[in-house]
Amino acid sequence: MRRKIAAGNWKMNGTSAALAELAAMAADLPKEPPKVVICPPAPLLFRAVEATRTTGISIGAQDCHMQASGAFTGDISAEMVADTGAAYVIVGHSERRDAHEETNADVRNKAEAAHAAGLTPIICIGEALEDREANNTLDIIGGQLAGSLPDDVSASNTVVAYEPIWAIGTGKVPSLEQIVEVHDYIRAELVHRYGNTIGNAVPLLYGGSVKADNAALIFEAENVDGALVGGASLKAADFIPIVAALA
Ligand code: G2H
Repeated sequence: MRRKIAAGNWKMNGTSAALAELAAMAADLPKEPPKVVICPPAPLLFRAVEATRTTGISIGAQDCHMQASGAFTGDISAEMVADTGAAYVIVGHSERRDAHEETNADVRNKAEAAHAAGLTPIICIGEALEDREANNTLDIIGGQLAGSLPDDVSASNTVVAYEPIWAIGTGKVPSLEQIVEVHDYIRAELVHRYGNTIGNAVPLLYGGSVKADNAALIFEAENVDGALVGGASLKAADFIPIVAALA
């Protein structure tokens, strides 16, 4: 049985007032919840860890630097993220790949830095609309997997999130067939590279406009082990039904 994970990516949303949502989420978790991970903005990490300490909710960062320390103004290292008590870190989100020109090699280096710090990276991959329209989706995904994933991936130290860029924050969701095709392909590539035991055990999340009203359908796909949720993770009232659909 693979781990089921409902992860929330708050992106650049939320000040200390948003910590109340974590308490509301904890209060409304279903009886046997999947793993729940919330990734707030970096200034909230310490307080988010404190606020969720006894709740079963884990906290993650949205990015980390690939170096352990140094003259990188404004960046945070994986060790600093781990020092807050956070357990996860998103790396390679398309908004970072795009706005910060992060390459597959950068993402791989960040994932390796996360592993070295004892964090679980949630490694994001996904095709642009023009890739899909040109029928290049699987080639792009294959290249991102090969380039962004470290060699030391294990069942417990890494999560992969497939987020088609054209579905992010747009309200457009791929058909179930499209999600199944890509997730099955990712699973096969993981098995090919890491072998049956590890390849079949790494959790695969779908991300991109996941909401309460489409989550259950998306979770029907055999190789979808959960979701990376943006907008609908900001409020407990929107996020908990998604968590419940996975429970
Ligand atoms: C994709 C997702 C969260 P949203 O970026 O990673 O955001 O659910 O708002 O599309």
